[in-house]
Amino acid sequence: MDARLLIVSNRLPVTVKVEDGHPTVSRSVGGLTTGLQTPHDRSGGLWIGWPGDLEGITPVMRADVDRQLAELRTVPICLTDREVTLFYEQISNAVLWPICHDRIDRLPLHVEGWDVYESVNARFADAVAEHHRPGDVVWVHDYQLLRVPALVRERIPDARIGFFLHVPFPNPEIFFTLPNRHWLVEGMMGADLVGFHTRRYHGHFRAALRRLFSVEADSNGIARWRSRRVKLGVFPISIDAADFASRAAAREVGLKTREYQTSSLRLLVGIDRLDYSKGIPRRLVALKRLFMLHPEWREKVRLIQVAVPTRDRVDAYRRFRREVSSLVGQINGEFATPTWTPIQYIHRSIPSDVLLALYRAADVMLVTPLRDGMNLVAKEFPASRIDDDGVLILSEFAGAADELTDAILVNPYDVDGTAEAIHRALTMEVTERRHRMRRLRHTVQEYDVHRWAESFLGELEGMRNEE
Ligand code: GDG
Repeated sequence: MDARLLIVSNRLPVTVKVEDGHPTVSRSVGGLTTGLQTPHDRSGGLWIGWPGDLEGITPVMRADVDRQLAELRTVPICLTDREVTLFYEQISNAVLWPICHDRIDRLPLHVEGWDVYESVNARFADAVAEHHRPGDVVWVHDYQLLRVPALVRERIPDARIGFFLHVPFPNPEIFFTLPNRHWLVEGMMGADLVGFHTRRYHGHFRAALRRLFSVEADSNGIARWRSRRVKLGVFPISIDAADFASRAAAREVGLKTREYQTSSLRLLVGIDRLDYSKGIPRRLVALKRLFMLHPEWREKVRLIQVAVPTRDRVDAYRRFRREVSSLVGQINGEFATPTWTPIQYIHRSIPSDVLLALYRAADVMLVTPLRDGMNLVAKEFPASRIDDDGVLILSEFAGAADELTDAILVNPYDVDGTAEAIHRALTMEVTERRHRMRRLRHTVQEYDVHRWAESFLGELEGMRNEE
């Protein structure tokens, strides 16, 4: 693909730090960055987004930061404190996030900030318009920027625009609780191509479009929208599986893996942002139920749960953090012995070699979100299992469940069922474990994040040719 790519996402893939009085801007790794870095580099395009909080950056340092950002071909959109509060914490994380994850019970009683959501989205669109050259392709990402495609379309009517939603598009009944649902869908429909992780989210969006606007997409996913054609497609995101496999094979990771494995304890591992969508409390209760239903596992199993702090300034998250800590305390208090603690709870981010060693050391990986757009941990785990061993327990409500059918699939709301699934995983014969793991590995190797990006951009490019 020859066109220059303008990527637009809420966060830029950079970390800005001050070291010895000098600001440094480095590329952050992982997730979305991995998949988009190749097309970003190859097309010589730009990445437009928020560089994060620039607290500690003096006006003198700012010129240096801007120069380094420009060298990485990124365009910063700086947000004021008020914008961070209303656009990011309030509307994006306290309203849209729970709606997309079916959690209307987590909504604040009174919502304000939609005007700021619109004005920040307009600033992103202004930056696109400022840098756009004829022939460029614009790729907008995620729920923080739902209005950007339409706002770019207003500024550049013939722009080539793709939009990808990283979170689920909820059932219309839930989406319709948003008073401005028409306006949000109109925002997304400013794109030429709108992508979702799964057929289910795609179906929900099509149903919303039909019910709100009486617009029906045809069997190819193409909808007629105000004298344009908009394609709705399914593009399940993935990971750089080869990179995970090669980093997992590093000697230091191997040494750490052996450190975490003990001959007397089987290891269960959970790795999540501390988000209420990830199903951590029910997972902990499932462990407790395992000890009650199958007491033979007491003192024989340990769960290492990494819960990375996230969105601490949103009320629902602060309450949730206390809820999880207290549950860990209760279960440990009830079952621990002088020589054994059932749950080792790590409430901070861990370095990537520790992450890889935990993937390698796990007898059973627990990925049990109540709802998750995709869930990359579920794909990183098999990619890292160069020994073809280990069992993945995966929620049927993670987007990843559509592809990773060789996992043990569970309904995370069925706590006793999850406890039984853990028992089954711990007692699974090695031949079955290996058979399933090989197939899981094959799935994530076949369709990696590079293919994801290529297929989305290829589809967008193809639409140009069809005109
Ligand atoms: C959103 C959607 C969708 C986690 N803890 C540590 C750490 N991680 C890394 C994992 C993984 C990433 O963070 C988490 O990705 P997920 O996909 O699980 O979840 P979200 O952050 O909620 O992402 C999700 C995704 O977008 C992509 O479209 O799959 O459904 O919610 O890569 O490895 N990495 C390190 N230390 C940690 O402590 N180094």
